Formats: sequence, C-alpha cells, structure tokens
Amino acid sequence: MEFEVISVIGLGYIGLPTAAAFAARRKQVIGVDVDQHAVDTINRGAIHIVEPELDMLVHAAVTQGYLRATLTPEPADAFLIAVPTPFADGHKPDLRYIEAASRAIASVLKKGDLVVLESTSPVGATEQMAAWMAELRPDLSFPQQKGENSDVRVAHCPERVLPGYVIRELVENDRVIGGMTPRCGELARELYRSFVRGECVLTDARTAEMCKLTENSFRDVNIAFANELSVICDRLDINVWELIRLANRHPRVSILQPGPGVGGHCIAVDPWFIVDAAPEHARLIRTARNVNDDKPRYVIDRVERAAMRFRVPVIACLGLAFKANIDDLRESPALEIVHELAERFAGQLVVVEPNIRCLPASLEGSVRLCELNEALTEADVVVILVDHAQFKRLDPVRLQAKVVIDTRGVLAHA
Ligand code: SAJ
Repeated sequence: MEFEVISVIGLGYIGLPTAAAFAARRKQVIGVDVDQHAVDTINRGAIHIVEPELDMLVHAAVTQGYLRATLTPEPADAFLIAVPTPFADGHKPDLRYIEAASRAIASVLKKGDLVVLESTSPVGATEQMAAWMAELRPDLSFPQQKGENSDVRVAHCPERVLPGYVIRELVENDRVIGGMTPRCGELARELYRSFVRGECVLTDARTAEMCKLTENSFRDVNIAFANELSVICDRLDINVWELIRLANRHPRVSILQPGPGVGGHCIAVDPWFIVDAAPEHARLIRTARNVNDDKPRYVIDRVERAAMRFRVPVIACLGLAFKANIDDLRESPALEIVHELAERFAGQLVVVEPNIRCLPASLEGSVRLCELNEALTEADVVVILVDHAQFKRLDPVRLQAKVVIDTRGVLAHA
C-alpha cells in the first residue's frame, strides 16, 4: 500500500516535525491545526515553536510544495493525530482534543485509509478514538466491527522524541506500533518506515499505550529518587551532585539529576494516567509524582530563607523553561517558583531566560526580564532554575558575595 497523501492533525512540538519528516521523504503532507497563527506561519515556511533544525526542514518542505497547512481536514491516505492529552481535575485524562480531531477527520475518511494516534494516551484511547469515528461514519467499517476486514485501519504509535533533539530522535528512535489488528499495525509500520531508521516493533494498541506511559513513569520515578536524595543531602550537609557522580561509578547504578521539580507536558502528566487506571496499585508511581511536585515548594522555602538575610533583597532567577536549551514554559517548575516568589517579593525579582523575548502575561508587571550580566550585577540572591548552556558558562567570580541556590548543579558540574 502506498501512502501518497499524509495528513497530520496537530502541528505542535510533535506533529510539525513529523509532518516535515514525511515531507522530506517527498510525501505530500497536509498539516491541520485549529490555530490560525500556526497555519499561517507554516504556510510562510516558518515555524511557531523553538526546536533546533526544524525551521530549515519546514522551510524546505513548504517551498518545495510537499507541506501545506490548513484549518480544516482534507482527504488523505493516512492520518496521524498528534494533539495534546492533558489531564482534567483529579488528574483524570482529558481526551477532548483527540475526540475533536477524530470527529473532524471522520467526514473525510474513505475506504482504505489508515488512522494513527500518536498522542500519549491512557490505555483504551485508541479504541475510543475508533468508536468516535465509527459513530460519525456508519457507511464505513472500523476494526472493532470488522477486524482485519475493516474499511478503515487504526493504530497507536506513541511519539517518544526528546524536545531539543526531536529531528534526530524522530528518525533514529525505535517506534512501538500497536495496531487494533495485526494488519493495522503492519500498515502503520509501512508508513513510518518511510522516514524512521530505528526499528518499528509491532504490538497491540493497548500495550503500545501502556508502553509510552511506562517510559515516562520510569523517568519520573527515577527523577523523584534524585530529588528525594537532594533534600536528604541538604539535611546531612552533603553535596548531592558529588554524591551522585560517585554512586554512578558503580556499574549498575545510574541515578538521574535532581532539579527544581519535573516539568513539561509529558513526564509530569503521563504517570497520572496509570494512577487513574489502577489507583490502588500504582503506589510508587503516585508517590514519585508527589515527591516531584513538592520540589518547587522546597526551593521556594530555601529562597525565602536566603532572602531573609537582606533588608530589601534583589533576587535573580536564572531560567523559566521546563528544562535546558528550549523555550517551552509549559508545566515548568521554574515558572511556578518565579510566580510564587513574585508575589512574595514584588518588584525585587529579575528573571533571565535567554530563549524567550517577552515574559508570560502572568508575570508582566511583577518581575523584570533582563540579560544575565545585568541580573548578576544587581542580585543579592541568585537562584539557578534551569541548566541552559549560557548559565553553564557563567564565571563563578560573578557569584562571589552573593547567596546562590543552584537547583540544577550547574556550578557543581562547571
Ligand atoms: N529532569 C530532571 N532530572 C533529570 C532529567 C530530567 O529534573 O535527570 C526534569 C527536566 O528538567 C524536566 C523534566 O524532568 O523538567 C522532563 O524532562 P525530560 O528531559 O526528562 O523529558 P521531556 O518531558 O522533555 O520528554 C520526555 C521523554 N521521555 C523519556 O525520556 C522517557 C521523551 O522521550 C518523550 O517523547 C516525551 O517525554 C514525551 O513527549 O512524552
């Protein structure tokens, strides 16, 4: 089966690079997004997010005529859904974007089409997506009705690329593909093989869903271990960065790095989908989430105690993004910490975030965005919240006579 026209629904951090990857293999790609600004930007050959090398790829894809963006779905041979799956109140998975996307493409589906859900999803979401489409298209059959003989094929292939390294990981990482039937999986594998150099491993849709959640929970639990260690080490007056470096010399020990908390829209979210599915059994996974979610509060307390040493302290917060060398502020512990501090120390806070040009609206007026040099000149207390490359090059002499709270071990690794 040749997939000549591929449609990617959701042109964000995953959908846009994926669309560009198909286009780079000379596939006709129709990108669909509800955001007019994103659609217009892409059609100009530019991008609305920060991801190394993506601008070049999108520019080439659009100018060579392989990629175009639109607000409304159009017919295609394969549809990839890459929309967000946030959680609602009580940490319950919120499938409204998947529902909207699948309902939106239902009207343009035809016999022989393949629909792949890429969004990280709770177990059962792929089947639910197929049910939504079937409801709107009684004239077509779906795998839950006709098995291997269905008109439309459905699979789940969770994305697993690391922001900041998306272009490389998209091509190199192995992919887990869960078909609603074996044939659905095989077709999806054919589709991905056009640009994926890693192995495409087949399973069923539910296992693929759980696999993605497991990967991110594994990371969350391991970061929680590092974060818990950092709090214990503060208590015992031990340098946690040195401790981890030493422990990691053991051939079977590989501890991750403590930080100000866990951010992003994946690792801080996905483990809750497991907790929601098996609340009585997901004890370790829930505790890890709580340990990581408590870390920003711990940092705020440390900053408040440090600030007490000064009459009117100026506090410089270095970094707002959820991790190094990106502009993404979503679910960022650094942002959460700065928000809290801004309320407590209004007018005394300066923020350095080299990857953004203006502050988020919620911080405007209460803190000042400035250059690193200026912040260091003014500050009494320096709080390092993100290990951006610029901060790693910081001259320690500039920090003399200041109180420094280094939540990322930037100075310990210098
Ligand atoms: N963090 C630490 N210490 C560490 C590693 C990370 O505090 O040692 C923090 C980061 O600063 C950040 C958060 O954890 O705030 C998450 O960052 P990350 O780099 O671990 O992961 P993400 O959210 O950027 O991407 C993850 C990746 N999953 C895994 O590594 C298992 C990526 O492969 C997934 O595709 C992505 O989630 C996703 O979209 O699900």
